Amino acid sequence: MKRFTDVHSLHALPDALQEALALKADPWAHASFGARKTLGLLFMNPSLRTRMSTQKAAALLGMDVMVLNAGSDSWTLETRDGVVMDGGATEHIKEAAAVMGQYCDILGVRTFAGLQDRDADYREDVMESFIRYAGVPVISLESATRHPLQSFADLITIETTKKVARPRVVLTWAPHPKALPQAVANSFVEWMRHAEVDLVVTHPHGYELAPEFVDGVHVEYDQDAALDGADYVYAKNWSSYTSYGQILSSDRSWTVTEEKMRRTNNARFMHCLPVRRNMIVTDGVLDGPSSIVIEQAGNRVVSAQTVLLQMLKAMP
Ligand code: AN0
Ligand code: CP
Repeated sequence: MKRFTDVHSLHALPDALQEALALKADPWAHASFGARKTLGLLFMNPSLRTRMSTQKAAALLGMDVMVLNAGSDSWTLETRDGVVMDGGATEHIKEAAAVMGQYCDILGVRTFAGLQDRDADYREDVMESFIRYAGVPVISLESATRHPLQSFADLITIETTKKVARPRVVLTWAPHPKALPQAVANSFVEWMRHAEVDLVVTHPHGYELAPEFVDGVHVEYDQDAALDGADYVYAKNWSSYTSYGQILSSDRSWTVTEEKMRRTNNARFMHCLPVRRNMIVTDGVLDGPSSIVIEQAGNRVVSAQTVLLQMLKAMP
C-alpha cells in the first residue's frame, strides 16, 4: 500500500477488518514489526485523537514517530502551485513533503478543506501534491474530502458492537456554529457502502453531499422518519456542498436529544469528536448509556495500527 486516502486504498476491506479485530485482541502481537522505521506526521490543522492514536499505533509496532505542526513548530506552508511567494508562507509544501520523505519511511498528513474553492478541495490538490513529492507512502490524517482512519475506526466500532447482522445506520446532520468540511460525512458514507449495513442519510435541504459519495444512497429529509428503528445514530455537522462552504441552517431542532433517541431501536450514539455539547447532541445522550463515542475514539488506535501494519508489510 503506497497511500491510504480512501476505502479503496485497502486491498480487501474484509481482510483488513479481520486484521483489525485480531490486533484489537492482541495489540502487541507485532511489537517489533516496525523497528527501525520512522513515521512522520504533519498537521496543518489541529488534532487530539488523530495525533495521539496514530502515535500510539506506531508505538505498538515499534516505530519511531516525529510530529510537526505546520506553522507553529515548523514553517508556514504554501500549498498553491505556481504562486509568487510574497505572502505569509515561508516554504512550499513540495519541498516540505520531499524533505520529510528523506527522514521518514511513512508520512501522515492532515489538511482540511479550505471551503473556498470547491474544485480545488474536491481535486484534493494539497493531499495529492504531498503524495507526489513525499517519495514514501502517505497516510491521510483527514484530507479535504475524506477522513479514512476515522471511518475505518467507525466500521470497527459498529462491527464489534452490533446486535443484528445488518444494522440500520443513520448519519444525521446536526447544527454547529462554524463551517465544517464534508470530509467525515463523505468518508463515513463511502465506508458504510462497503459494510453490511442499511445506511440512511438525513439532513436539511441544501446539505446534499457530493454526488460521487451519495448517488444511490437512501437520503431522508425528515430526521424523525430516518431515526425510526435506527440501530446506530451517527451525528455530524457539515457545511453545504452545493452552496459551497456556507452555513444554511442553524436549526436546533436537528440536535440529537434523548427524545429523538427514543424513536430508535435502542440505538447507539456515535460521533467522531470533537463534539459541541447541546449543539450536535444533548448532555443527556452523550453522558447516557447509548453513547459509544469514547469506545469509538479508542478504536482510532487499531484503525491506524492496521493501516501502518499493512504499509510496513508492503515495504521491501
Ligand atoms: C473537523 C471536521 O469536521 O472535519 C475534524 C473532525 C475530526 N472538526 C472540527 O473542525 C470541529
Ligand atoms: N476525530 C478526530 O479525527 O479527532 P481529532 O481532530 O482530534 O484528531
